Amino acid sequence: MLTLYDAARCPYCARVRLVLAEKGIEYEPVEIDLADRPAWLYEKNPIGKVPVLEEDAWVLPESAVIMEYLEERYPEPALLPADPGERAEARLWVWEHDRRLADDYYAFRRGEPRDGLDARLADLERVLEGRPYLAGRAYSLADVAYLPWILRTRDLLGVELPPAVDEWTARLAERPAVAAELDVVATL
Ligand SMILES: N[C@@H](CCC(=O)N[C@@H](CS)C(=O)NCC(=O)O)C(=O)O
Repeated sequence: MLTLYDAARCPYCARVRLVLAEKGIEYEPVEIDLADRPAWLYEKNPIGKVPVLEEDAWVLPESAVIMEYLEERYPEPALLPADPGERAEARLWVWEHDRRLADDYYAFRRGEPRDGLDARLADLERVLEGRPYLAGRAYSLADVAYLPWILRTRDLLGVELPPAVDEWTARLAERPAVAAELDVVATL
């Protein structure tokens, strides 16, 4: 049985929840209070962050690495394309997430002007005007990697999404795994 050290409000944890739910993997969630983290969390992850995945005595931190692990360990349904070039592009999206979204999301959340976040949304808009999913033709880890911040941008920061990003979000929300994550965001 897998255990996920989790926090409802953490978008990095949301990535892992989305993959686990999409693949129908059973797991035990352990909610961590980020304002009062237990000391034992540092034994599982020396930097004290969630998510951490645990299987027997083996622990794995870092959402991007956990997603890849789950993809390899539970290949169905596939969340990376079959074509090596397309797989590389999906991974590049995950790799570039800070530059392409998160840095400006957190800057706005800290009270800095919205221009940076608006520019990132405009970049995503241009991509999604030409394709249904971030990495191309199919839902992939690239979409999983960005969606938690987009949902929080819309639902917690009150930012209106540009049309193609909004349609992408609606398309993703048809998936039961994403609908379950929307329920989590509604409680925040
Ligand atoms: N690079 C990590 C980032 C995880 C992260 O920043 N988690 C936050 C919650 S959203 C956390 O645990 N923060 C506690 C801290 O910064 O001490 C990942 O991708 O898993």
